[in-house]
Amino acid sequence: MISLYDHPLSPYGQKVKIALREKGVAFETVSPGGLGAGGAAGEFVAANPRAEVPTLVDGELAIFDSTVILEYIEDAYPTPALLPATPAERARVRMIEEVMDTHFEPIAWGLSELRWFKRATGDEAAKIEAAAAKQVEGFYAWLERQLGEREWFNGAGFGWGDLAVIPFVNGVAGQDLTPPASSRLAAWHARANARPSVAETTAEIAAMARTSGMANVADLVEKGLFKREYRDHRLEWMIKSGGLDVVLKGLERGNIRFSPGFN
Ligand SMILES: N[C@@H](CCC(=O)N[C@@H](CS)C(=O)NCC(=O)O)C(=O)O
Repeated sequence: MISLYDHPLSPYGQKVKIALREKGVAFETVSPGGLGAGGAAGEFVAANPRAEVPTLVDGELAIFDSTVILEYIEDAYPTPALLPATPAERARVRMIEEVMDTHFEPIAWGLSELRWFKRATGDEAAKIEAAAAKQVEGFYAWLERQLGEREWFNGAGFGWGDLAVIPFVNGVAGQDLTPPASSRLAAWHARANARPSVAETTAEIAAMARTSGMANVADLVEKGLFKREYRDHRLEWMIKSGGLDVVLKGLERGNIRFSPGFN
């Protein structure tokens, strides 16, 4: 059976679980130790030197990066197809995925850096929060245009275009930045969350939140025991949104980190 190294909060992991559920492919999830704190080791790191979730293991195969994993799932389990049929529509959907993965994602991540991990407070936090709200407004307008008259981002039916968007919009909506009321995007948001594959995946977040101890995590950050990964687009986001001092303070205190080396 497929094993998926995962964390319920990871939007990238959610993409993969929604795809597997849409295709009816059985899988088990494994929660790697040390994730988020910079202490991952063992079989997980052997499978993914980047030490990130999601990482998929199918027999001898171990692969990482949600987009690579989605491609594998689509190739190995082609029915039902999750990508649209035509080259142009497939390209459109892949482009939306790229935007969500690398431009939209750090907004919810960055807000959690402020609100859960208390990286900034007062005026500094307010400045970053305002930048995030403005960015989300722009992305929602862009997404509204991408959706156009379609029922789903994928086209006539739910698919790759939708599972690539819903985890990220839910992440930002969970930080109180919901799609504008009465927009087509808001209607899509409700429709997508009602999809059983999505509902099952988001229910796992609530289940985890009930049992995990996120409450003292700001203390752990302060003590340098919890090192958050500021890889690529997240580092850029923090700096361009007004959080250069957050980065400098994190480097000084040793509670942020970058990608591990490969060996
Ligand atoms: N581009 C990767 C991003 C994966 C990623 O950033 N995963 C985060 C969780 S959302 C992670 O595992 N970070 C490791 C850590 O913080 O220790 C993908 O699409 O899978």
